[in-house]
Amino acid sequence: MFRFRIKKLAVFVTGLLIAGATAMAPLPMTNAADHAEATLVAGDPGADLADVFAFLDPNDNSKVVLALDVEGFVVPSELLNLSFFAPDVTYRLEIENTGDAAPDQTIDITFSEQTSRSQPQTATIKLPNGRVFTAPTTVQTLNATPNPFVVTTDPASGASFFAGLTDDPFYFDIVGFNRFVASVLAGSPDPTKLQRGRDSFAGYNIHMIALELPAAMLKGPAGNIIGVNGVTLRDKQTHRIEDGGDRTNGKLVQVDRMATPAVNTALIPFPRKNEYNASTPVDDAAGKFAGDIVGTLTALGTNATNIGILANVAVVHGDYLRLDLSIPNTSVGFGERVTTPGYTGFPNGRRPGDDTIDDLLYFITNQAITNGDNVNGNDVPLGNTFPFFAPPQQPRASGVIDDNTRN
Ligand SMILES: [Ca+2]
Ligand SMILES: [Ca+2]
Ligand SMILES: [Ca+2]
Ligand SMILES: [Ca+2]
Repeated sequence: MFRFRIKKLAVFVTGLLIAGATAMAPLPMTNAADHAEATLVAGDPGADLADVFAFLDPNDNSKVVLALDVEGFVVPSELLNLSFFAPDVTYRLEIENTGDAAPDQTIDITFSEQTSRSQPQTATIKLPNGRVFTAPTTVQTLNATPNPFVVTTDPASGASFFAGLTDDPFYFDIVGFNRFVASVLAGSPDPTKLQRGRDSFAGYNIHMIALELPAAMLKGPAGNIIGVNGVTLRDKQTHRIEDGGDRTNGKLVQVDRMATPAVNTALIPFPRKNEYNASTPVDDAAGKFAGDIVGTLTALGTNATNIGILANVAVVHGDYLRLDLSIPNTSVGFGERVTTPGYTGFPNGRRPGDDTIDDLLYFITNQAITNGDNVNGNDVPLGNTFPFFAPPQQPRASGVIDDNTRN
């Protein structure tokens, strides 16, 4: 897929490089795929997208799994207090299926107020075909064994839904990556900084929302290629009320967006990160952030060919996860990356187990670093059936020394 796209990009990238030459900006430090990447969302965890996933169900390739997660780093001892989804946030999956940058379908998910620690919230799911159905969230427990995932299947649409805490599927050495980037910017690249091999996300949970849909529901004029973008929105106004409640009104405004991992986090300069979250893939395709992205990559020493590859993923037709529904998928990913023979994962959609950080390091370093951050998979096994994520990390028994965390 990459080689095919490189040729198409030559002219476009030349333009980007010219733009980038005048847009050199201080390189941002990376926090995560998208956790707390900008100041506004860092203070709004319920609306702070961390990761978005799009892949074919490995057990039935006629179905697509779409997932987004928010508010990570939930420690097992906080499973009850931090188990709810913000009732005043609209969680949206935008689907692009005509081949341009403008979304063509939306899937909206909202949640009722949390009324108790032991009762589920009710999610309302609005599908692209107009079908609306409701489903309970999965309630958490402080027991050693997690409650089983509650999956609701809507017979009328064939859609399945899950929302609840899961193990955070993202794996990445934040510290190693940042130390390596610092060495590059200091003029003496030091790949040994990537040898810590410590997964900053191991041992922590995250708020996961997952849907499984018939692939046919999402197809459009672009045939087997769909784009997926995660968005959170809030009412424009929130009024605090003296009795402790609040009241919201006004049109919905976008709080965060996330598709390709690490674009805003790693490639957009700090002063423009809030603006990036408020912008759209149409803005991306119009070149709103192209100079910033090229400037950052140029500062890292990435050459035109590899800038072209990365730009095609996140700029040319907007920042979407593009999934080819005709490419068979047989797993949720087990640490594979673009250098793995037969690889079919990210940036073809994104499976939970794909080593996205290694993919990005590979292209940023002009395909020189093939071992990435030396964190090669999730700390616990992913699931075999929908929603395919691992159960939440539970409080450990007395005497258990290793809680999986790798700070
Ligand atoms: Ca975010
Ligand atoms: Ca479109
Ligand atoms: Ca994990
Ligand atoms: Ca890795």
